Amino acid sequence: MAVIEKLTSQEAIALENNYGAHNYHPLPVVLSRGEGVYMWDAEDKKYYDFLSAYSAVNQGHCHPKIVDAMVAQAKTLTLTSRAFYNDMLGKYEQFATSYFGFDKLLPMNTGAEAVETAIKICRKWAYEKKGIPEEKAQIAVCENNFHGRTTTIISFSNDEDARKNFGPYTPGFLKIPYDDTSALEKVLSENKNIAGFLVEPIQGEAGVYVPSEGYLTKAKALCEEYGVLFIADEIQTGIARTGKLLAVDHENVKPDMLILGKAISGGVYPVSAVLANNDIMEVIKPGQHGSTFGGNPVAAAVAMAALEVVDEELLAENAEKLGQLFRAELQKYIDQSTIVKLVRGKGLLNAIVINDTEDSSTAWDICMALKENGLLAKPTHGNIIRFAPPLVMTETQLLECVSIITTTLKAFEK
Ligand code: IF1
Repeated sequence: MAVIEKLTSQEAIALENNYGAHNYHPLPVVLSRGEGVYMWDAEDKKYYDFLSAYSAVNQGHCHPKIVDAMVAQAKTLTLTSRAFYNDMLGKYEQFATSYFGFDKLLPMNTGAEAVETAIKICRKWAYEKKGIPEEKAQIAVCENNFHGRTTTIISFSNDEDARKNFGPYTPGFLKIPYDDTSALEKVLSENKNIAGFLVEPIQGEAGVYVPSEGYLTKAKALCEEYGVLFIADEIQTGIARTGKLLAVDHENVKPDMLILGKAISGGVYPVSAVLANNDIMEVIKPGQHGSTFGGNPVAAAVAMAALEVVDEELLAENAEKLGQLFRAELQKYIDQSTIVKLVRGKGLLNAIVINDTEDSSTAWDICMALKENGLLAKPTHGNIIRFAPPLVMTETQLLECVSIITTTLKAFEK
């Protein structure tokens, strides 16, 4: 079979089943095209995308400005390695540091790599600046975190699927409850070797768990008090998703280290980054960290275009406005629903909690029905469904989606 032959959905699924590792359980839909808020399957059925590739496609599918930037750069120069300079990286670093308000940027490719990078910088900073004895640095992390899939990162996960049988695990992490500043204060006051606090401003995978107002402000203040780096993983919550450029902007909190990924590229290319000021970033010297692809010219061109789109199309403002409308409209439905317990979220990162046991298939069944009705969403943690459309959605489109969702849910009411 020629690789260019157009496959039916069934054929495409069979190929993945036969030749791919079974590390995912996808919804049975095979996508072959995307544009803005829409995707089409192999049989040309059209769907609203309500996942946005886990918030990587905030700017919408195949955004012409971002794709054009990628194609133009791909035809000019794709990869040099960092053994040499390239004429795009510096421009991008200047652009992005000014965009996010930090002195320096360290470019990587995937989210997990950027988290690893932040962990390494934090530990090195602890030994060289804070004076923690070698090998003793600890990083405080939250229960039910999701920061990626590397061996070190899964070492401090408490999701059994992500963690079990991948040990031995990397030591040096102290787990505390999320949204609990007393727990943070306790761990900081009882352990003098804490170097950093790594936190998601909203826990995505845990089920779009929005912390209480003031949590990030208080946590940042505690970190300052104890001389500990406040490290924000905004890989999922950043780039306008929650109605501000960054989720920490809702509380005007400035992290010591900012981790970005996913939508910094508009989802067209793997781009991630760690941002920090000089006093922190300067602990990394030549030869101490890097990546073959990190900071390549295509990534630089793509990321600049993707960030420009966020401003030009007022995506943060749109996410804020449509998010409020979405939750208000769904709340009206929930008020007279027995199948949905609640809706929560910020901007266009939202979730509904299904009124059923955590191990029930109801959320999955609802997502299957939503798919039939032309809207793609995925359950997270059993009975929670995440709703995160591209931020380029219009109000009319959003209301049509609310109608698809509520009509679908009605069929599940007892
Ligand atoms: C998968 C979840 C979302 C992230 C945060 C780092 C990373 C992620 C806050 C790592 C990645 C992705 C990975 C994806 C599923 C998805 C996810 F459900 F697993 F938790 F978005 F909610 N920090 N999250 O959310 O970034 O290395 O993947 O580029 O299939 O594992 P990555």
